[in-house]
Amino acid sequence: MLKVVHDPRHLVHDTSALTIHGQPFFEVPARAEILRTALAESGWCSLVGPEAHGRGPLEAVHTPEYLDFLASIFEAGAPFRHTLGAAPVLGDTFAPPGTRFRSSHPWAQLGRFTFDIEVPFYPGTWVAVSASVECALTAADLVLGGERAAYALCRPPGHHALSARAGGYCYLNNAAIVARFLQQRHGGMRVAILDIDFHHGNGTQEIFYSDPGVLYASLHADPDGEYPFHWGGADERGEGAGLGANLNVPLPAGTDDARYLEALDDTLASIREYAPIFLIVSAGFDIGVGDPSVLTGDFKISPEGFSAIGRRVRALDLPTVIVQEGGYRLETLAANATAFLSAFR
Ligand code: Q9C
Ligand code: ZN
Repeated sequence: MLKVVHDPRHLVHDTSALTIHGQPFFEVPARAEILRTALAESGWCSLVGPEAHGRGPLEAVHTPEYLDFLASIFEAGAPFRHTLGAAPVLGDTFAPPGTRFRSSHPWAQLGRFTFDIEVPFYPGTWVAVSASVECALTAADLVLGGERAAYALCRPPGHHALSARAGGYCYLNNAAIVARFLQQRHGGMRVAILDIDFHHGNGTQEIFYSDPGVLYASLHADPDGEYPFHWGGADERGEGAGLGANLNVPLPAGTDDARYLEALDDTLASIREYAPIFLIVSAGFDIGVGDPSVLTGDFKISPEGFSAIGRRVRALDLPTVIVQEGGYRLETLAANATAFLSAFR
């Protein structure tokens, strides 16, 4: 049985009626509900709820100011009362690097602590975001307790979140928080993060960019034509002591199973060589054919491709925490997720 950690509190981050630039917002509650239902019915998963871990593990990745912002922004005052919670608030006055003045105004905070407009804030957002990271940390507990793998059904996702800025549907970087948590429980041993989400995990990359103790390895759509645009090039290899511990594999629009698996094999070889004691998988199912979040050209990963990916990752034979990231094509989400996860049952 594969342990699946899930929390219904994600529902209070209710993005289902939101549109941005005239398009429906893809990161919706139905995603997690579809995944939970499919896994509950699979016959090889056991669903458990998360346990509280407090603010400590979050502070190992995010700044106290940013955590205070996330926890309080919707209560920050009159500017947001007009929405009555029906419409979210989104940043619009972003602080570019180098500004000196730190306005306390709620709109200024949104501009300072987010880097794009794809992170809506509702009254329930902090509750859902906290529940999401608790799922990830509880999956880490399960693996520390001897499970070979555990899956955190996180919503909202995390890999775009920087240490002090939200973006791309992400608020807390669940995978990064798990990496630090596992590392601290094991006296600073090496951990690897394999990111198979369609989008480059710019947040995770930046958090560990100069850290030799965490290998960040990502296969993703070439950022020349895809979100997050400003990160994800193959020449981004880490810096200082962390040089060599960041591995980006940008892939072209239209990447199919064969091409993906070839790139994955090379990446898994690098992870083996790094010899981590834990693996964290940032599992985005938006590499599946027809994903609607795609801008330039989707990847064509089939259910068979997802099971092959799962089997190859499982063959690393490492204690593995699987953290849910993206995946927005509701029609195929369950089939793709179960195909990938069944390798870890
Ligand atoms: N204006 C994750 O999969 N869409 N995030 C870009 C450009 C943002 C995806 C639209 C996609 C974010 C976790
Ligand atoms: Zn994604």
